[in-house]
Amino acid sequence: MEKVHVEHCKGTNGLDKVVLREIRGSSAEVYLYGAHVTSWKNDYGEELLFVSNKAIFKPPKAIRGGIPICFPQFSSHGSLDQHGFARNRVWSIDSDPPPFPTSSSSKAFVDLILKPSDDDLKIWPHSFEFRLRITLGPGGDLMLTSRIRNTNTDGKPFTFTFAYHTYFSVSDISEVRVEGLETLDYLDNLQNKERFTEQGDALTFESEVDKIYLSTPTKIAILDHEKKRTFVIRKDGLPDAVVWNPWDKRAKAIVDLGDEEYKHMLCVEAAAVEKPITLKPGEEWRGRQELSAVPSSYCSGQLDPRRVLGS
Ligand code: TA6
Repeated sequence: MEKVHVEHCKGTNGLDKVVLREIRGSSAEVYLYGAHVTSWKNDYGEELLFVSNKAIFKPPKAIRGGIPICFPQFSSHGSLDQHGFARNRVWSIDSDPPPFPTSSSSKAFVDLILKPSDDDLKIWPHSFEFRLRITLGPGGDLMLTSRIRNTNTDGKPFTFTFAYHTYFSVSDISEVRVEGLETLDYLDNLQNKERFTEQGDALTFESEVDKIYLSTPTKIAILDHEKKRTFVIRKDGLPDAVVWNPWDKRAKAIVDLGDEEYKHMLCVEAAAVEKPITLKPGEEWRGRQELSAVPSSYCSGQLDPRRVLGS
């Protein structure tokens, strides 16, 4: 019998949830509240995303962990509440999405849609349709594609910033390296958003970090030596990449994060922040993030010769 690829059910506190499953055993869970991915597991059932034990699954609080959607504002870069409102709204299933030019063969996907309510229009006076397709590929890759359309009838453009605020699960933050952001310019949120240039080495972590790397390559890798796992992030339409870990002091100030949990999370976020996106009525923007997790015997940028020879 064919396994159920898409299951609609109830999650924590009775919130609607969609579970995606692939034939080899990988899975993902998506809450309609926030269109929020809260779980992504590999073929062996190992969780790849971090969700806090203290996460509050209750509107209007955004879920701490997984993949919050930041729209129409990233962080405090504007007049809205931190990270905009898409992560605090209940999305709908999009039963008849416009076709994708390149459709993957996967059957494990869900289409969600968010349109502004009357109250939303009071704080952000723009009509839009935000369509999000979340796909679990046959190999366990997780793909998120956002399509945002300006549906204003008053002829007005609108401008937004955006991020997939992904919390990766890591064994120990002190042992993790990030490759792909070396030598790039970044804005440091801990230093009044001032601009600096990163050194030539892979990033490592020994204190709080909250940086927006600008115009990054489309591929970034997170190497978790202890877990022997590498996450690869591929992105399209999202030039920037945010890297965040609150470390011990700030973690204590976050009510829905355990004091020690910062050790097991790292946010690397495909984003469009430095150059906000402007859409005229009728125009559509697309931003895509693809995540894969590969067993790695890959460290310090050196490919394991066994893997190279075997490929
Ligand atoms: O993406 C980094 C960041 O903007 C940080 O400044 C930090 O505040 C984090 O997001 C979490 O924000 P939140 O509103 O979810 O507590």
